[in-house]
Amino acid sequence: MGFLSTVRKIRRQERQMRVLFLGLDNAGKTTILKNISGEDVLSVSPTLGFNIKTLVFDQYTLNIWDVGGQKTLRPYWRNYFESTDAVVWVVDSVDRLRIPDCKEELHKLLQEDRLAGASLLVFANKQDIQGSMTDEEIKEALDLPSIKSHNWKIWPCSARTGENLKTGLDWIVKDVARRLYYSTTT
Ligand SMILES: Nc1nc2c(ncn2[C@@H]2O[C@H](COP(=O)(O)OP(=O)(O)O)[C@@H](O)[C@H]2O)c(=O)[nH]1
Ligand SMILES: [Mg+2]
Repeated sequence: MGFLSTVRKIRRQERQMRVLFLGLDNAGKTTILKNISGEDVLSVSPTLGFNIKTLVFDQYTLNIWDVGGQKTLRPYWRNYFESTDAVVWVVDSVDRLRIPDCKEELHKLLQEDRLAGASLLVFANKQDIQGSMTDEEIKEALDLPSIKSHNWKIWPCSARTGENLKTGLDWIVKDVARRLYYSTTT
């Protein structure tokens, strides 16, 4: 058995999932992770490099990689792609100006071979702010319906209030679980 398939087998036995949090800088990735882990959401500073968090969710252990989204850091995203089960793409629903940039980066990302098969959760974050774009608007602006290569879903959410964070994660964990744990016996 090759190294990678051994790693996959161990992860399956331990019910582990590897989740990548990506999106433009300032979208709220780190704040969402803080909220989910019960930390203070008001003490977030920009992510230089990455944070790794291990969260037990449902009966699964999620190894979450929160990677900095600044333009200069985006070329390094590819270093984190290997054996990713799920991508959580976080969108700042207030940042209308950068929505085209956000769309371009997302579609570029989904072309990566190493992300083939990964489930995609889009979080339309910052819904607590007046005048934010709705999830419907973001779905259109990011052209999500054109995505056929990945199972995807969009949820409106707020890292401040916690709205829908658990619901969204629940969807992606179930989607990955169906693929990794229930559908095959290999
Ligand atoms: N009002 C509001 N502010 C948020 C929300 N999520 C993040 N922020 C703020 O947006 C800024 C960027 O958040 P951060 O988590 O560092 O974004 P990251 O670069 O994607 O990790 C911070 O000032 C956060 O406090 C949210 O849901 N609502
Ligand atoms: Mg961050």
